[in-house]
Amino acid sequence: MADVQSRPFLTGVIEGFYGRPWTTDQRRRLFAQMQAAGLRCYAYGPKDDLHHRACWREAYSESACADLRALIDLCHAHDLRFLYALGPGLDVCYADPEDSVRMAERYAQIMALGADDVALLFDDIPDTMAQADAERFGSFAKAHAHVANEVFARLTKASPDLRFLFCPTPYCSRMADAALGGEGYLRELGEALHPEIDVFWTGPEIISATIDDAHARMIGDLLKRPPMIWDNLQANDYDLRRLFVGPCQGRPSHPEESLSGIFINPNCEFEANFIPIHTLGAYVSKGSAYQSLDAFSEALEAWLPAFASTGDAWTLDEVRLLAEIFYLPHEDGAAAQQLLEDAMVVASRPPDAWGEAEGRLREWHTTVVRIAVKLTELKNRDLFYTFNRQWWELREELELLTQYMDWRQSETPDERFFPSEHLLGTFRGGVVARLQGFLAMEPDGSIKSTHA
Ligand code: GDL
Repeated sequence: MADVQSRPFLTGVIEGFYGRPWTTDQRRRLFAQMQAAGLRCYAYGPKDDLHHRACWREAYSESACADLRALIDLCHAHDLRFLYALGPGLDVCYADPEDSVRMAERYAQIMALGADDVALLFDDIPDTMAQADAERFGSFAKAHAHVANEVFARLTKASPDLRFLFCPTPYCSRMADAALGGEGYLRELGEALHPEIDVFWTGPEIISATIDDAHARMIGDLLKRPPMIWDNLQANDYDLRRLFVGPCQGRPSHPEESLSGIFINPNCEFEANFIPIHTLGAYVSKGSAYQSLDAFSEALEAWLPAFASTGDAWTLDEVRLLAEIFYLPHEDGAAAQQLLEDAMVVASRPPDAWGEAEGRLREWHTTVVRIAVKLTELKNRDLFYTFNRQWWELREELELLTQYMDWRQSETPDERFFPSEHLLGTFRGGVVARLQGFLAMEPDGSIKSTHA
């Protein structure tokens, strides 16, 4: 195994999601937030940047180069390394030496602009090999190791200090267990890949609730190097109705012993990422002393000034509420847990058994309406647009819930409740919403057969 201690532990943010890449202004703000959080490296790899993936062979134009150079300079001005990632896997021919040369050329173009490090990504690509590749290499793992080693050798000749990261086709245990990329891919890759190449890993799942020390060590043994975590905990490109504003949590308690670094690949909406970035910084600086709830509270305080308003000032509690509604994929924030419990009580019991849930829900309604107005008054419009859609939906549901409570409590309730504003066709509509109604998911994640 390569010497873990000899190279700096890499920490940072990878812009590695599907969807609209961040703007220069957002990246400028990102760099400032990363620097304040003590992170070290920004990785550029937006899936839908044509040059990154779909048209990876095409060099950048002169004007695009000027923009990239300015971005790299900005990154350096914030004391961050700039890592450029290329994802050629959709149509690369591993056996074609020309393609290795093209890859090296693409990296060289960016290195000439000042980039420090590079990554070669083979995530989310076709799982069948072209005939020429199958004949030459026999396995994906060998093909991948071959091109990575070749490009690594070319680039390190000119830049011996460069850090080279690689993303395998099976990048989590679930994929490896399903033999994505071929049986034994990871072991074969670990053996064949140059020991100085770092390997990305997202944990047991693509979106891992937990990645513990034992898991990291087990993968490290398999890959013959400690994994570089690509953390999708707060990524939301797979379900854009959600936002994940919760803290870094459930990661190895001794990161520097079992990992070579950690990058978060967070929400597509840049403004939703303040807490993920801030708490990642706390996690890497505190190690085993890190407490996610404390880090969350500290991050909220640091975030509050971003809510500068043209109207009434935001309170810390209001920002907390917002963040607790949009928390983490496998866990609701404290406020959301209470809200859901109360809503369940009201929906499943008669009014005389609602207890305190009713009062809390009515208060929720008022608060959510108030925050909806306060969102419109934010000076940072990007922050407003980030949360407005989802908050609007929440407000609609609470309006309905309040009207439902009124109806249940009226002395002679009609037999059926017909909401006056939430109407069939315009409320909760759309093809996807209707499709979602067909196959209900059970609490254990299973889907029952729907016919008798
Ligand atoms: C993925 C993709 C990533 C995407 C994320 C969340 C990796 C290595 N690749 O599979 O681009 O943003 O899931 O949807 O995670």
